Amino acid sequence: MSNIKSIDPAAIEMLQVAQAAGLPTAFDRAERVKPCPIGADGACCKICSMGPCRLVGKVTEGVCGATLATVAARNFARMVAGGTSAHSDHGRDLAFTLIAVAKGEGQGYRIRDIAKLLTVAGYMGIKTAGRKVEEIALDVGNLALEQFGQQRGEIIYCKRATPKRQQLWRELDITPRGVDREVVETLHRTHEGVDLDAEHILDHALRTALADGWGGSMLATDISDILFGTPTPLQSIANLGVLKDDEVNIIIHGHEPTLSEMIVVASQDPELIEYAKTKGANGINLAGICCTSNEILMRHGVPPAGNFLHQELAIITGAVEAMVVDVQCIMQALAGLAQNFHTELITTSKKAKIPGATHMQFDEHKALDSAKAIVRRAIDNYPNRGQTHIPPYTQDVIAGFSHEYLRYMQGGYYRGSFRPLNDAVIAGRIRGLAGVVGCNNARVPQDEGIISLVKDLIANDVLVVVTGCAAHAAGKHGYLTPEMMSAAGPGLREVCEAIGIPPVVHLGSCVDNTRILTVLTQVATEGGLGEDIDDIPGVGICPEYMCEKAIAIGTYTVASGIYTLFGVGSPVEASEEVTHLISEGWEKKVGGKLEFYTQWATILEKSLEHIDKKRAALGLAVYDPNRFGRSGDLPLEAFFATPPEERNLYSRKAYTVGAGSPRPLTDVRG
Ligand code: BF8
Repeated sequence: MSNIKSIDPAAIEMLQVAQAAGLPTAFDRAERVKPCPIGADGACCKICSMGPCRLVGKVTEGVCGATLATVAARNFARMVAGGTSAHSDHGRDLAFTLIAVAKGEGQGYRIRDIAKLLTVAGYMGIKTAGRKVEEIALDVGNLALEQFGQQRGEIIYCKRATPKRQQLWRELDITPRGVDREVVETLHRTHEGVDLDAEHILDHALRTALADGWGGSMLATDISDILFGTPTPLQSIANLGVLKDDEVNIIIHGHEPTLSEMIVVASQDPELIEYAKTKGANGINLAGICCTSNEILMRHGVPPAGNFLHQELAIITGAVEAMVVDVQCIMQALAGLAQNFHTELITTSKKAKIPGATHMQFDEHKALDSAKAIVRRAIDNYPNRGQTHIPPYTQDVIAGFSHEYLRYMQGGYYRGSFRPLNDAVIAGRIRGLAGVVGCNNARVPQDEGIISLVKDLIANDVLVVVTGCAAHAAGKHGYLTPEMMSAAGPGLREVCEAIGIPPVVHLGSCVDNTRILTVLTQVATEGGLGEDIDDIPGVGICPEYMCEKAIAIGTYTVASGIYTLFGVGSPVEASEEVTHLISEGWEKKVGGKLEFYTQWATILEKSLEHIDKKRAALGLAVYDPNRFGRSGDLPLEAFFATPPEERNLYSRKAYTVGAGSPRPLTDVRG
């Protein structure tokens, strides 16, 4: 790991601007505010007022006698519950929006993907024949909502897993019953003096995480597709250079697509565009940060301005009229920082206010009116803009693959399947599969872990899918383009050329990690790669994780059978027992294991070792990097021997309208 703050040239430039202006950012605060080593390792118990008890050195138990393993397991389980709550509350809000739309009360929205609605109704056992779309949508919305409050039985989407996995979950008694029930039970069990057996606590953490992955998050993905359309690949551009000097720049930051979809519509309103012109701007320019950005990128081509650590840098450009936020991953520091500029920070969720921000509550029943009011406010702010500094870095991206589209690419509607992909893995053209997902973390160089792993994985013929802020990183550094085939190993390159996909596939936001579960289940049931997800030569990697949501995702991927590796550091480092329980212990139970490594090279080595071990267990050909010929024109060694700036990865060019700009935004009302 290097000592630099970021490997992104736009971030490096903006950090210099911030330093010159005396404006601190998370990058600086990470240096000033050292992590508490006791809390970071999971050894601090602060769930009762006899503590906090710090279990370090000779102190091996708390005042109540709680052991280090119990404390670390409780802390971990609470992180899973926090992450599950965040993703699932997002899914719940989408269910409410679907119900409002079905009743004709969702102003500006409509059901855009009827085929997906029918598929979801099929999963849920809801009758569709001879019924109106709205009636089906109402039943889907209501049944989705029930999944949160359900007290008994099984979350309905668990049956989308392989039969073997469903059986395993039942045998272990970890099939989730209802989202809210599992989260509440985690909080109860981890209250002082309840569940004091580390393994037993961690079993329930698996169950809670499954309620996220096969419940709240999967519902969030499906309902978003029903309401806003299932993504298909499109072209856009990424990084801070997407901001425009001569237009009203609005950044949409957060997670829930209900708000951002309507702001996309409002920003194309001819009246508002004319209004912007009366204020001296040439138009209205939308850009995204964090996962809401992935949502509107993959459905409308709205350019992403960056990932988690870009949020402050965007404001420091001085070119942002409004940063509109809803929930999750929004730094409180934005409010104070914005006061140094004309930027208005606008909060919109009933659940989230920030001191110093303007609150304009978003109501899905009056969604379009709310969105227009926000856009108008941003336009009114344009004349207040001072000096700007937009770093001139953009990168072309192809984004917006869904599992439906991946299937379609492998045979069209007539014969879509995962057969070609499975055959390529069986033959060894593709060594294995990897999901590289998750956040930025100011304690490690921004994007370094994500990019070094993506680069080395594809060079080793591993097909990579990316989501969340890792997807943004891949986009900013040029890895979401077909040209990146030249950086892939020869076997992977051949498959990508034949199917027409880049070696790094953008699969969406963080709730869309559930698309990975669906893809892997389809790969497992396609035949030739075992019977279940844990048979597949594949790994999940979260190099730069930052929050509880990432821990919840990592836990549900493990419970689904995936070996999952995190960077940064372990939140249970202090307890050898818990470290063992979530690694070898979970592998014995569910086939997947969770491990934390601070070195990118170790993560790569462990990933490839695991992929090869799974290949051997399936009796597949031993991976041979020289078996398949090169089809390309730039030998791999030559590519990596070339300095990055000469690979044309970072096009330091002034952003111009037209050249490399995304396809025209579509009106979500169709
Ligand atoms: O849900 S990857 S920093 S933006 S938590 Fe947040 Fe992490 Fe980014 Fe999306 Ni996911």
